[in-house]
Amino acid sequence: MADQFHRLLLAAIIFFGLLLSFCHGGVTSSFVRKLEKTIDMPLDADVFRVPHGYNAPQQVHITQGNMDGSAVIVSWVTQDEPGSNMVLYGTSEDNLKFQAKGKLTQYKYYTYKSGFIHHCTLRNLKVVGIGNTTRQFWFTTPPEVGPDVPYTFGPHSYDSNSTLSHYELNPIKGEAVLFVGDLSYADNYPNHDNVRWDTWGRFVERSVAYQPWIWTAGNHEIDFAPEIGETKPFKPFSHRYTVPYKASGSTAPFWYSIKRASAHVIVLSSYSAYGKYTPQYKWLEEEFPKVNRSETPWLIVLMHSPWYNSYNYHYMEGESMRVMYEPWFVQNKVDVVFAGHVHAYERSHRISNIAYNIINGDCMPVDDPSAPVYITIGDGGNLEGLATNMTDPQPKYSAYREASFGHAIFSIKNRTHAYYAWHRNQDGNAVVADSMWFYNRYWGSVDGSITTIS
Ligand SMILES: *[C@@H]1O[C@H](CO)[C@@H](O)[C@H](O)[C@H]1NC(C)=O
Ligand SMILES: *[C@@H]1O[C@H](CO)[C@@H](O)[C@H](O)[C@H]1NC(C)=O
Ligand SMILES: *[C@@H]1O[C@H](CO)[C@@H](O)[C@H](O)[C@H]1NC(C)=O
Ligand SMILES: *[C@@H]1O[C@H](CO)[C@@H](O)[C@H](O)[C@H]1NC(C)=O
Ligand SMILES: CC(=O)N[C@H]1CO[C@H](CO)[C@@H](O)[C@@H]1O
Ligand SMILES: [Fe+2]
Repeated sequence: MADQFHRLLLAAIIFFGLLLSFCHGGVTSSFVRKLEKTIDMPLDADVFRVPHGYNAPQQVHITQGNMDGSAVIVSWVTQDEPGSNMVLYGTSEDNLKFQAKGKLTQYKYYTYKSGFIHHCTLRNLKVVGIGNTTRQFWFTTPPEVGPDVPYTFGPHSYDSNSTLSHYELNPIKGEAVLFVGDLSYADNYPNHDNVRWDTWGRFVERSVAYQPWIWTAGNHEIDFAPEIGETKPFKPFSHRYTVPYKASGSTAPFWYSIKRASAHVIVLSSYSAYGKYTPQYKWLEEEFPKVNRSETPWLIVLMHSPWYNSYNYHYMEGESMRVMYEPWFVQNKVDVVFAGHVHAYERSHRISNIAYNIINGDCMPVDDPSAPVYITIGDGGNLEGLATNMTDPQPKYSAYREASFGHAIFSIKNRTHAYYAWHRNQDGNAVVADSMWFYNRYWGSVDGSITTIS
């Protein structure tokens, strides 16, 4: 049904291509969400509850542990004492015959002192039990990396309780979350009250303890606060969330890549230096040639600050990075870029803006079948509220935009096809508000590229 609708839409757009080049090309959704203030969840909210038992492990979260997904990093916090560093694991609850030893870290932030933060890398596993008071978690190891392995990602940003619940209840089950940054928003509280890092860790545990979330650093992860003597950027974030950056030859945990099933995922940092000669620049330059589209046909990039954003919030904040890196994205046929930051939803057409050279005046986005689709999914819901103020008219490159909270599913079917769907929180769990079939840029036919601008 959705497939048919999409084909119809495609045909219509091609037919009216000329007309569309004179008016603005996209849809600004007329959906008006009920105006209710986004309420901050109180410290005693049910979702922040500390688990029962002395020194019980809490804030359990997992992420990919190596390049190809055959290892997993399990992280957790113990509050009373360091406790056991061991993770017992095996293929069933009564067969936890393997164990791995983790590393312990702790940090101070102004007057806050963190609990004991554990990170432990496990290889080849299915069920996990932890520590003093034992809690058990389980997850499925990903399929081996390969070109036609179907896999479903749930691109997300900051999760309100409602967004997380909708994601969990979606009949199409995401197997891993691509998280585009801004986790706890602790920095919005007095002195960046780091207790909010703990409550956030407990809140999202119900999902992230069971499926890996791939982390991207957002501006709320910087926690730079010289007024209280906290001058080391990313301090709480980097103590709490570890990623396998060394596996991809990166020298810092803020930019790295992983392979999962049939996708190669590149994570970039909007808040680390990215100009020419910087570590991130050199890494990305060397990273693109390593992407093997025969092995991982789908090339996905995550970043926090969007390059294409037609809301009047964070307008053009991603521009300098776009100028640096966009030519590489087009040359290497990136399929899709997910960004966050703007608290609303927007999807672009396949466009690029790489012809400009200071003197030629060619500074407008143009249709480009080799370019990625840019999706802003900064709409998980947060206490800053929604971004509702959009540029008017809607720019031609913008295919769909709506000031609602929601979540998306990116479902890879095989090397040529992936189905993408975005859901707004106000609707039932299965209702799709915006969707698109992705035709792989490397393997897909050119027919899949949508022409709208010229
Ligand atoms: C959050 O959502 C869960 C699951 O839908 C529900 O059980 C819980 O009561 C909610 N808590 C808050 C504070 O909204
Ligand atoms: C790319 O992947 C394919 C399929 O796994 C493999 O046969 C080929 O050797 C790889 N190419 C390179 C350059 O590693
Ligand atoms: C929307 O943003 C524009 C540009 O920043 C500003 O001029 C305008 O006042 C804003 N409108 C509202 C309703 O906030
Ligand atoms: C790939 O998946 C699409 C969508 O499910 C399907 O139409 C197509 O036939 C598949 N291609 C192959 C080679 O199986
Ligand atoms: C209170 C308690 O039982 N603490 C124990 C937690 O586990 C460590 C090591 O496994 C013991 O040394 C503690 O006595
Ligand atoms: Fe942000």
